[in-house]
Amino acid sequence: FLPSRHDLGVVAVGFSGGQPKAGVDAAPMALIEAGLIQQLEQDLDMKVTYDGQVHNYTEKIPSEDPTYRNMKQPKFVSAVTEEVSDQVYKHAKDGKLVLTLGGDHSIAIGTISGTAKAIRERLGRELAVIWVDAHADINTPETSDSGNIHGMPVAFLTGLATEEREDIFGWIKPHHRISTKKIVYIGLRDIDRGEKKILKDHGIKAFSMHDIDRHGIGKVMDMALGWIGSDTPIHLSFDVDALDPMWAPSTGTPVRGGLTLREGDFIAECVAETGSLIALDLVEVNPSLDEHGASDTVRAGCSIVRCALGDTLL
Ligand code: 4U7
Ligand code: MN
Ligand code: MN
Ligand code: MN
Repeated sequence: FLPSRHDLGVVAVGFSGGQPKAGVDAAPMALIEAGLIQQLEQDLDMKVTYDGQVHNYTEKIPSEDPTYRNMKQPKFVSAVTEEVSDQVYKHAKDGKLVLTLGGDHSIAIGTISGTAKAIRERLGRELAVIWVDAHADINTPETSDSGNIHGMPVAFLTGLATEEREDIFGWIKPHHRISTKKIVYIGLRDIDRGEKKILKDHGIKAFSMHDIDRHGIGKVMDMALGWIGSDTPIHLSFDVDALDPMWAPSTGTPVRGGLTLREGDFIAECVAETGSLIALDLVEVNPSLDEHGASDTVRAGCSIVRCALGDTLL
């Protein structure tokens, strides 16, 4: 079922509408200017398909977009993620591995729905998701305090949140969704009350920073991959705020006490070793926050991508 190892589709999503801070839309350009695509072509011998543009989806800006069910900018985020879903789907359907550069984490509504649909059609298989993040991003519109949709993607992708209105995520159909049993979290340390209840009620597998402290990242990765099972297609959604702000300060919602640079790369290396990776998101890099730390944050992001796509130390 695997995409041919060296055939990569890249989607650059310069989108910040899932949260209030400007600048996260500039991340794809910063990552590309740091040489990411060249590194993938030259060092990892990949054949990269990239349309050469950072999409900003300004054509999708609705004339009015009032808060709906507590969601901020619901129509804009819905329209952009629907388009991203299609872009990712097309690469995945062609048998390419898909790299999406965000953008805030709301874009995962698009990326994961796109791969879930492609994998069902191509292989009749369900997708597993590894969500590396300080946050669980599983608020429903009703449990969210902030109303920011980048804190809700997992709820929409699992069907814990649904909406009839076609222009507000009603386009998400069963074939776009993933099972709550097929998602594994790594790096959690800032979970809202309502989210804790959701994780518990649905028996969702999660490895917090506490688990990493107790067992070490090696054992945690064995357990995480064991839960998914071998031979299951994996979508890795990596929020750079999973890393400690010491390594990745330029991000919208930093939380202290996170992963080291090596732990982040190690997670990506372990996923690469499975040979089952079909898509990767790198999100929430915001070069305009903590500007002195921006180059470190971008470098950390590039390193995670290279590791997930098969770069090895030896
Ligand atoms: B990110 C938060 F309240 N849970 O819902 C929320 F703490 O994609 C944060 O992981 C969400 O960066 C963080 O707004 C979203 C908050
Ligand atoms: Mn986060
Ligand atoms: Mn996130
Ligand atoms: Mn964040």
